[in-house]
Amino acid sequence: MTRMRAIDAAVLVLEKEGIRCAFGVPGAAINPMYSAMLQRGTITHYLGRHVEAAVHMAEGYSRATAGNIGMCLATSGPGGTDTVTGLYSAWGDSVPLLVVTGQAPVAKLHKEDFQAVDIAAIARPVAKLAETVMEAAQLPGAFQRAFHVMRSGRPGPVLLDLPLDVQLTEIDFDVDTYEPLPVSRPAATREQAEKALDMLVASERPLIVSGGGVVNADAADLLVELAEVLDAPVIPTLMGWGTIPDDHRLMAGMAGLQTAHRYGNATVLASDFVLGIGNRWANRHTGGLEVYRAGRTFVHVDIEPTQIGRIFTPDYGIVSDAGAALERLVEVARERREAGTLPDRSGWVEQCQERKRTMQRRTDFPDVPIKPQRVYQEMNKAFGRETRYVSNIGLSQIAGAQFLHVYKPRGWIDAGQAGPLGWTVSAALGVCVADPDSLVVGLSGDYDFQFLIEQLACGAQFKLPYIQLVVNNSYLGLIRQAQRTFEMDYCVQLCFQNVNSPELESYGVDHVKVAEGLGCKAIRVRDPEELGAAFEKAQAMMAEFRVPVVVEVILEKVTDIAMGTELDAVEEFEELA
Ligand SMILES: Cc1ncc(C[n+]2csc(CCOP(=O)(O)OP(=O)(O)O)c2C)c(N)n1
Ligand SMILES: [Mg+2]
Repeated sequence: MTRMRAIDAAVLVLEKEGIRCAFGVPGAAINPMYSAMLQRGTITHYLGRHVEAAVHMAEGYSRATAGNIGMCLATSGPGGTDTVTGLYSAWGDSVPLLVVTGQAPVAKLHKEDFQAVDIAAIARPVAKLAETVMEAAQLPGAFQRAFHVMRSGRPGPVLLDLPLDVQLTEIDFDVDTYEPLPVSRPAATREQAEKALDMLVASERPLIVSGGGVVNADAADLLVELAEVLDAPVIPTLMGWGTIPDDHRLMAGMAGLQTAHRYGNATVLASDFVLGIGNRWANRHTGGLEVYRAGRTFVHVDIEPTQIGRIFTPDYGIVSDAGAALERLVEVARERREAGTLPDRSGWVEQCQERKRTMQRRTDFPDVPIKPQRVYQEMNKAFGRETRYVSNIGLSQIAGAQFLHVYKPRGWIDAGQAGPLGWTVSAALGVCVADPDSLVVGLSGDYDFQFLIEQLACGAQFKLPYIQLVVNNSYLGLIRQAQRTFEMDYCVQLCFQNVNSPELESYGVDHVKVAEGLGCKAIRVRDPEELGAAFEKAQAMMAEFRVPVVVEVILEKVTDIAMGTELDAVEEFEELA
């Protein structure tokens, strides 16, 4: 046994659990942890320009690669409270994330000590586990349990709050014999897989809905294999986008009220059976349940028992890790194919493909100012199959999902449930840390970009090159469009005459100057014909300067994007292809 400060033991545990980097903002109450990291020299630290930015960076890091756990460090008081949005975002999207906060000494917790706030209580509704560790001897075990909790079942965030004296108290700890706790994940049985496939085989127009659980389980290959063996078209959810490549013959489109394809919705409405795997039946995917469910049989596979029946009662539910369920389903489906007992689905598949061929939206607009649809058309041309898009919320994200193409899991990284403005830049930087070799493209509206724009400096400081696209309509576009219902255009305009940049006319913030001021490179595009060259130039600048490169596209201010209230009532505002 070695005698050491409890926080030194905690850092040794972090190493054993695979933590190699941290995102954070130091402060007095968490300085012991920084001193422990400095002594070990094993954890690279990225200094956020806002704690919320640091926590979103950690989220981006978690989301980029299977098995990754992003860690965010913050001090007590406002440090902790600033992490809450990131905890919520990770919670909503089932992303593992470890937030470690400093805290006032144990004896001062009830004495209104400087920056002492009960962060564990604040975080609890948006964390799988949130606790203030009161005993130094429990600190290694608290971290050990945190990893166990983050990895087991439905992944999610954990917050550990560490009083100053708990961090500094000496304990005996033997790191050599430390072992991470075994992770538990439920697995579908053979009988469950048989029953689900019996139901699928009995239907005539089956679909598989592939959710983020398939990504979390790193099981996209198995998902595609199951679809191919059964000849069953796949509807990925927004979080499952990329689990089957967009150009795969069985990729039938996304369904939903906003981030959806016309052909995806039409195909769901034409189906009579849905096997949902690792999905939540999120309301922006289903729309009204009467329309979504009418005439269809549902099987739901989810790792978390209480998710079965949460939104509606499926005809059959299986509690299983998506990967484990897919293994069993593929096994049974293969046997049935070899035995010749699977029905021929070629007619149904052909109908789905026909919808995908014909139910497209127009993108080739030549207009100046640029129409957003054209931007995504040019992005599809410029960026290869390996590109990782990072996006968040707004018309920018919705149109991105309607028009971009994604070909691999984790090729579309999105705060799908929480959608906290300001997320994109930080999350994209976290993805760059996790995967420095892929092309990362952040997609933001101008408001999302402005929310935590200062985080660009972190990208410049730590040499994290990526392309940050800003589609600038000088509007809170999604909210402007939503205000149509109220016949108003109220408090949603970002435009003003910038006295320093009159050439912007009324587009307000000079994003190019701000980005350059923060140490990044930036290009402004006004003509759609110049988009392709701008994307090329941005990649050359990334290579040369090793910093984020902002590509700002000056858009038409008012462009409504297709959306609706029901799968069969999505309003189109622009020409169809
Ligand atoms: C923290 C936070 N506040 C408010 C919202 C509500 N909201 C969603 S989208 C949006 C406007 C986004 O504007 P922009 O980023 O410019 O994207 P656009 O819709 O114009 O493409 C707002 C205010 C939110 N998602 N997050
Ligand atoms: Mg905007």
